[in-house]
Amino acid sequence: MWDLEISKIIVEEFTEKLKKSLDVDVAIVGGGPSALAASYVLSKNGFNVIIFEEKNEPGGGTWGGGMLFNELVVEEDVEWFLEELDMKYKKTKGFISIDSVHFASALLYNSTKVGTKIFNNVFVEDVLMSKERINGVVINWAPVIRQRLHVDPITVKAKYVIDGTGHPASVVNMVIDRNLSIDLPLGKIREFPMNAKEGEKFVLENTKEILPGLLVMGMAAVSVGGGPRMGPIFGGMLKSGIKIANIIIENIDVEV
Ligand code: 48H
Ligand code: FE2
Repeated sequence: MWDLEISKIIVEEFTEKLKKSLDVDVAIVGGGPSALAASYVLSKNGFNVIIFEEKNEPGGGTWGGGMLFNELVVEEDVEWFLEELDMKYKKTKGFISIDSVHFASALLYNSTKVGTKIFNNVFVEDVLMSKERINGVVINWAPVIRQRLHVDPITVKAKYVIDGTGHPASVVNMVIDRNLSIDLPLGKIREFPMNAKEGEKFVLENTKEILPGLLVMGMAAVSVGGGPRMGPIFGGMLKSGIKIANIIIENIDVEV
């Protein structure tokens, strides 16, 4: 009976996938462009990487381009990465312009192709911690959270957790809510008005490990560091993801 077999396949395969994802090298919270760049580099280097994305569609702020004009801009110094991901783009006025739907889908395709597992509709509601080190995340179905159902979550162990939640820096916020001190340059999470050039520099400088086991990248790094937003230019998001991947690659032998 086809109907029953289809159900069995889905349940068995998903369970298998989730079981393999309960103890990983890297758990990334949020499935935006920085997450997809980071996960691509990490997975390609043999790391076991998972992404939790609360929405049905991973990709974060990429799909809508600038003000729903579905084109976005990156700097020429990330051309090598677009090439590596086999993207189509146009060089214009000293920048690169790229169709935002193509950009999002190429990132998603390449990241998952090299082995990243993306769990969509999953919300990270807490972190797991021991001996002053963040060593995992606490997850629940996003619809459970949206419906405010009283359902307890489950945990996922990870050697490193990356906050890739964009503007709100949700994971760092959770950690602060737990009264753990994080050295925030401005004393609180805060973003400054638009300045594309400065913002693109700032995001890279502030991409780092901020507590043992917890790293920030992308717009979350800007909010945590207290810097300017940059609008619809996405090279910094890619470079931030690549930088965080390289930080982890250099440190993964850390005993947890
Ligand atoms: C699961 C979660 C949770 C949670 C949030 O915002 P993003 O696209 O992230 P980045 O940093 O890779 O890219 C930022 C870019 O899109 C952007 O906004 C830019 C460049 N703005 C400039 C400007 O001036 O505005 O993606 C974050 C993702 C989203 O898909 C959220 O749904 C998801 O994280 N998310 N997923 N559990 N607790 N919190
Ligand atoms: Fe944004």
